[in-house]
Amino acid sequence: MPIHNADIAARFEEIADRLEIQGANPFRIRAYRNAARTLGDLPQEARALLENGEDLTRLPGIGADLATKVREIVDTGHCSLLERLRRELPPAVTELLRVPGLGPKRVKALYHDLDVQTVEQLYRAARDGRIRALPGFGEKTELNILQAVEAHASKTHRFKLAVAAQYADALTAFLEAVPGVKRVTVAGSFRRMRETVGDLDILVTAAANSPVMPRFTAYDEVADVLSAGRTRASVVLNSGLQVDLRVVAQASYGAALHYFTGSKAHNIAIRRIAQKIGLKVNEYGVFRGSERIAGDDEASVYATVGLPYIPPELRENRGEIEAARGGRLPDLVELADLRGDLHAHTKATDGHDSLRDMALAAKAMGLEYLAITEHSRHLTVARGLDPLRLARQCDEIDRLNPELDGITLLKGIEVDILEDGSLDLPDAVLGRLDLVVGAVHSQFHLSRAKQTARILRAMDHPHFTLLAHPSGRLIDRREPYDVDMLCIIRHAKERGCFLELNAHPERLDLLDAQCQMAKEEGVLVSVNSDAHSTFDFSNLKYGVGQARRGWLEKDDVLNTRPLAALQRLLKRTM
Ligand code: DGT
Ligand code: CA
Ligand code: CA
Repeated sequence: MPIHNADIAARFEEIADRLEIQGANPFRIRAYRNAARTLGDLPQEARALLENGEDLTRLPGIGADLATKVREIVDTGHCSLLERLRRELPPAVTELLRVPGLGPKRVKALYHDLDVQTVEQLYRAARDGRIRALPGFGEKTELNILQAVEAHASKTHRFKLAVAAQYADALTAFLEAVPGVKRVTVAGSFRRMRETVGDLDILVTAAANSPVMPRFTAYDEVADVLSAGRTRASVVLNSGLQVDLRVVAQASYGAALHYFTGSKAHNIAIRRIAQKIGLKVNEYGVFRGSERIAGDDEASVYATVGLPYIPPELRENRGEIEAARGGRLPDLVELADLRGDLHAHTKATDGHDSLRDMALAAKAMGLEYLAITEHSRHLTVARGLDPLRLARQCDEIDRLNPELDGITLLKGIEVDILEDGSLDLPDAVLGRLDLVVGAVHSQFHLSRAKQTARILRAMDHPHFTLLAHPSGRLIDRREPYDVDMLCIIRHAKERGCFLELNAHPERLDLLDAQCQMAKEEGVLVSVNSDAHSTFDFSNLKYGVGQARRGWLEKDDVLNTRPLAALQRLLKRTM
């Protein structure tokens, strides 16, 4: 069974959870969590890296011991440490940790004192009033648990786009190799580049005698076959990701692709327009009466309702149909439009590679400039730079640039915005840099008024150029902090600064609607990798996907500018 990075990451997370319930050493727990993060974010499969003989200890947070465990999992599909831990505590106990308000200590007490092993048992224990009697719990906690379990049950799990892509890419390659298969396309929210996807919707065209259906349900990552017919099947993979497959006729490929790309709201709006002019649109084609008049490709579906082709990222029924009708569809930015990247780290702080290696990797992505923006001293966990270390890095960049061919390193910093809106390094230091990326890394829970004022004040600073990951949310892990984004965007406009769209798959921040807001206010957005290793530049494609969902065109994106034009824009005039 091929092991994907997300599978390894999930095992490491479970190890960390179990160690935590057992009360193990916090450093050991954190090491597994960090490794899970690294692997989860890694664009290349660890399996492929090992096959190429690469040394995994090169990766951030992976030491010799963890590298051995990765190899064990890749080679055998098992992790002996995890299996031992599973014997020590029942398998489902870690699920209890996902219930908000339940930490390892409480989970341990619930298990030992009440024999609660599953969320269902937890619910019953709370409902029956058995939890309040436990030391340290009480009636209020019991009620909170009851409510949390109810809320927990209503939330269905979604996969981050980059994680879903690991499964989608492997499955696509597998299906393409099945005899008789012509085309394989992943439609649905995946094709619309949503930040998370609920399931994968795959369309296949194939010769009549192709064994694609039986091969699909026999794919070795399939855990469960939910349904299997002649033209459609649904399975659940070992990872828990559901995959719906449809085999469609070549002639209705366009109509099927349109239908299964969605969104549902977009489809319904298109169908309504069709109905008004006496047409019927479904997954087989566009029909006038019983006559089929379109559906070979998507453009033909749009043409019959009098519209130009609408790119998938816009299909959310958020004004794209009106824009299409009025000839106002944006000409969306593409990955190839990016000329540079304004946010990256090296091993001077929490990155993993040298200046030179980062520069060469950026160049290999087709970029012509790369800003090095290490953390500043306030962020001690990342060994942030003080003025002296920053000055040394600047000297090093000055020495390196003449040796680099086809790529220029820019001198920057990702400076912490402190609670009062001041910056973590003095003016004189920041003034020497090509750009200053400001970021909120602490005090996420300030009031809306205070948080907004903090960021506005930071932008008032004469050297401030770019606001990093402006909403602060981490997908599935942290809500955005409470700020008035429109106010921030307008202030950026006034001050001549910019906003980042951080392309890290866990961030994708600016959010899509906020990109639209920035565009309307005339504030340029920089799609940045926030690379911590040479691998991370490949995340730019997810950032561009998010920018496209936010209606951004090439000219709306700061780092599509050639270097000279960029440098003019970075000079603050206000
Ligand atoms: P997801 O999976 O929750 O991330 O979101 P989608 O958009 O991939 O939704 P999914 O997988 O339920 O369905 C795939 C596409 O199929 C959806 O985007 C549009 C189409 N579709 C599904 N149900 C309906 C429906 O009831 N009416 C119409 N017009 N289209 C539908
Ligand atoms: Ca889907
Ligand atoms: Ca589906």
